[in-house]
Amino acid sequence: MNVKTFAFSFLLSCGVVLGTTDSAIANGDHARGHKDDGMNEHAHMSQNIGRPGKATSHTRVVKIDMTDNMRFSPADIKVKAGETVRFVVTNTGKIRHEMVIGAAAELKEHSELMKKFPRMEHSEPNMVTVAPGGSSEIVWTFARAGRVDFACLQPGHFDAGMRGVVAVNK
Ligand SMILES: [Cu+2]
Repeated sequence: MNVKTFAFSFLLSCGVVLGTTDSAIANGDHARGHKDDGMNEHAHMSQNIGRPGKATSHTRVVKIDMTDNMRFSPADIKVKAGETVRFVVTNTGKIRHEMVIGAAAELKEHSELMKKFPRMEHSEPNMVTVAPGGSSEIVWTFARAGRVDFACLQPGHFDAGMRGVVAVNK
């Protein structure tokens, strides 16, 4: 895969195009879908990771610490299908960390891309990059029962084990 293709697939899977089909992309449907909160569910192949939530409608607050030990704390989170969670993500380390919600295979793919382009900055509703000592938030709706992954995609952090799982129960 050349860099251009790789970058495009990164954009596609990164949440800009949310669960749209090829035909939807072709007719520009994704722009409309992106504005419509209810419609932009992340399909992500076989793994449904949910969609951005509204801050005003969260049902739960989950505080997550990111440390230079390359760990999220907690790294195992249980929610119910349909719940909207407000993640308050704090970086207690001395280096930059991030939390990216996604499908396992795609997070791994993104982490490889970050090794090639370590300065790449990206900002999507499913992620926050947090400076040392800082704190930020993701509001996310876990639409369907199943497994949703999250990881830090700073170069090398994924491989070092900076990953977590949200178990979405019925
Ligand atoms: Cu990290």
